[in-house]
Amino acid sequence: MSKATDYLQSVYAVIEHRDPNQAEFLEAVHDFFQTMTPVFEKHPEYIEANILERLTEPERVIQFRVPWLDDAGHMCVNRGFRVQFNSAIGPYKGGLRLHPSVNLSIVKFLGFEQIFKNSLTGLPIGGGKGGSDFDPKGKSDNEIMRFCQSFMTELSKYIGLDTDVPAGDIGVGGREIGFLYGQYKRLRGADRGVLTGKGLSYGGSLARTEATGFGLAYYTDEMLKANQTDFTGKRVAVSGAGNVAIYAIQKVAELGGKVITCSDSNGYVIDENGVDFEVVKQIKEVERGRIKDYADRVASATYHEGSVWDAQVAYDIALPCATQNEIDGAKAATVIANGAKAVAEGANMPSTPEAIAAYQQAGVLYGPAKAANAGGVAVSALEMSQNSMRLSWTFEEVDNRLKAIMQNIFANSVKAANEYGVSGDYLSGANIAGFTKVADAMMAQGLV
Ligand code: NDP
Ligand code: 2IT
Repeated sequence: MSKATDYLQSVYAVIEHRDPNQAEFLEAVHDFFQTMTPVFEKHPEYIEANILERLTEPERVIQFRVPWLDDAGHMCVNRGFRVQFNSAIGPYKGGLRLHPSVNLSIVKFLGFEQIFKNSLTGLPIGGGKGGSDFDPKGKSDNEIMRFCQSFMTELSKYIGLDTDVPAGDIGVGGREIGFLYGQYKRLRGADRGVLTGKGLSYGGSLARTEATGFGLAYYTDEMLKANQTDFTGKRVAVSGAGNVAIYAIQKVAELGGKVITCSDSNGYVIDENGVDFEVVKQIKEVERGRIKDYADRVASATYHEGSVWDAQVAYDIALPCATQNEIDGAKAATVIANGAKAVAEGANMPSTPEAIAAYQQAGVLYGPAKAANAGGVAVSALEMSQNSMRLSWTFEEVDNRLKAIMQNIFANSVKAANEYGVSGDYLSGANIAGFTKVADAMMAQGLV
């Protein structure tokens, strides 16, 4: 065993020993370590500096009680989190997730991945993530507001436009960011740059809503073109029907592809005519309904219970845009049998290690989340820039910058993979390119 693999294994053992029950965090770290051998073989100084043990321990973890009143007057309690993972290259930056599954393991896995994603954008942002096990489904607007106000009452003590800048994630969109910002302003004053994903009338950036989905399509387009193909005439399977999925569907269609599926946690639709993103948008963003409603409205669509990744339907490209571990080994086998030649991740960690191994074995092009879904946080950083300058760029200006950032991320991943002897491996390339920048910043700053 080389010194590098020895080091990787020994640090992983420490992490596993510290947090044996944090399955998602361990999975994210394990996946990452698997791509790091060439880096530590080339840079023994990172081993000397014990960079990985430092990098895998969050700088700070904040956990707090979120008491709130429901419409019936019941006193409810949820658990709030903010993990401030790494600030080597800039203020902590990352979304807030509201979903009943949220726990420390999930927030840590998301915060860990965010470090490298944010580094890849080329913008000066560190990594963080937060959220709560609050379930927004079925709640009234007033309940959402009271929850967000209570959540921010505590969170406001720990964030700031130069220290930690949260944004949206699952269950947190424009409505929630508005309530969170309103409460922050009452408590601490009008620092617009303290949250991103804001409404356009109070400091939001054009194209932030679209950014993750559009960015995913731009990244995938780059990956396809580097392999002598593109979206033209391709059948595309998308999962999810939320913020990332909706705008991925729109942009894929604009780039010449045909999206034939989308889904939510109950089931999925197949629309052979191509999913109409305006209908999904109306159902999900305006009515807050279920994807089943799509099939009631669109004659060419059929609705099915269960996971879209179990469906046997032909497609060329898969874009998982729902949640972590949505594609396991068995589902990956179905995706490959359905004809997928490329998978690019809109969601964070949607593929299990078994799924990733299956793509690699089958020669499926694989665009990992950290790279492929970095468009959202990239435009968040552009929102911070616009807030600081007290300027608003046009949609076209932001979209052009987003596209250039996604092209750079792909190019830098390819370059890093070539440099470290793993050409064509976009996962290793993204991890290495994201990591080396953060590691060098940490080394330069001494023992941090
Ligand atoms: P939304 O809340 O807007 O939408 C989430 C979608 O995924 C919904 O259709 C939801 O269905 C589905 N989903 C969520 N959890 C599950 C589950 N456990 N099983 C099946 N389906 C599920 O979230 P986003 O679109 O913002 O986020 C989707 C993914 O993209 C997440 O992994 C997020 O971390 C990632 N991401 C988001 C970014 C952003 O800017 N928003 C940026 C980068 C990554 P249902 O309504 O039934 O729950
Ligand atoms: O996972 C992610 O990158 C996000 N949820 C977006 C974070 C952000 O700060 O815009």
